[in-house]
Amino acid sequence: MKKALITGITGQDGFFLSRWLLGVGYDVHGFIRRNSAASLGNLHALNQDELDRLTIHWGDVTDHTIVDTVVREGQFDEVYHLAAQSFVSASFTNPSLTYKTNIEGTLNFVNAIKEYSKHTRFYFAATSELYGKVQQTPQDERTPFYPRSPYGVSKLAGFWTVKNYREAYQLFMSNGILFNHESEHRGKEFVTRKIAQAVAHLAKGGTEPLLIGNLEAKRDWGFAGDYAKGMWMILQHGFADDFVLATGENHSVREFVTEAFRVVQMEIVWQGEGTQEIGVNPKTGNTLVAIDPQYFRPAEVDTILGNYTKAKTLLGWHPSVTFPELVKRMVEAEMERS
Ligand code: NAP
Ligand code: F7E
Repeated sequence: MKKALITGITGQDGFFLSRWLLGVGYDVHGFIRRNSAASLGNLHALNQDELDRLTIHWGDVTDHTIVDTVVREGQFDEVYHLAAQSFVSASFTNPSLTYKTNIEGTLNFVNAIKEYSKHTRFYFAATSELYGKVQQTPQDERTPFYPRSPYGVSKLAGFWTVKNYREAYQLFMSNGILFNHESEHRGKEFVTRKIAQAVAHLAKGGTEPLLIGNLEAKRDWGFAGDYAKGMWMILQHGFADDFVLATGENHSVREFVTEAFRVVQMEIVWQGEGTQEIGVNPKTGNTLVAIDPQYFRPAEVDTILGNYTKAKTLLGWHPSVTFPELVKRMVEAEMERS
């Protein structure tokens, strides 16, 4: 039985990856930082049998002493390093924490593997945020990087750290350059989940409008379950490499909002311009959406679009959920929750 460690297992991707690895028969271990509630985050969505089969190690990725111990004692076949300060907005207000968690945390794991567990295959959660101010469209593994946030810069350092350890020490270390992927387990501050929650609230008679930032930003949004499987496929490949996972299609935040209201059979019409723009229910005249400048970013990634040909050709990976299906899934989950 293969043995895998997942850092960031309490997050969105940690949930889908642990479910996938348990499903294909792995002995799954999770690395979790302590909080006062000893919360397991998204792992609560696993069933009891899945939870019973998990082994938890408590620790923070910035503490190299516990990272060394867990890696040395665990002798894992695979380590999936997903733990990060992953919210781009928060990286502007907390750049130091973002660098420490995302760069030092990654260095701690690759170095522990180099010192104590050379056979371990390592996956790093890189990101389309590396492309930031895009230098060519669509973006693939050869596109130059231009990060636009402390988060993007920190992940660029992680990306190169992994590549450098791979080349310098002949270790199996791969980067997954994943474009945005979403689900009903997405953190509540990310725009897709925020929209889905607000639309469910309004559909059930709520009156609080959705307060949002840049409606024009475009993202290549896929379903997180597909991407978790892709992470595993990256580590099953014959040699370590870097892979883009994306859908090859992008949509604006505005399109996501419109599509989300369509799921609950509500129409939205747009009035006004700039920060005065609002989205209105044409039947009632009620405001459904308003702009709140607090959600604008000091530097924005305006548009992003991935080319996943390499992953399709070499790994046989492809996304299975379309944009309307993803929006429907997320809004319906919120309708059930609220
Ligand atoms: P997420 O939901 O924000 O999960 C982040 C995880 O990291 C959580 O489990 C969190 O634990 C953990 N963590 C944060 N700081 C830690 C620390 N100091 N020590 C130990 N654990 C720590 O993120 P996600 O959406 O699942 O994404 C997974 C990874 O993929 C992240 O590295 C992210 O940057 C990257 N990524 C995500 C996307 C996407 O669209 N989702 C795209 C590209 C790359 P707590 O529960 O304690 O907060
Ligand atoms: O923003 C705009 C915002 O925070 C998407 C992370 O998983 O994917 C994620 O990063 C877009 C941006 O995700 C609001 O300005 C408008 O243009 O959902 P987001 P993100 O920044 O793309 C990448 C690939 C990662 O690696 C990251 O870890 O939506 N936007 N209004 C808003 N965004 C938020 N959060 N909230 C708003 O009200």
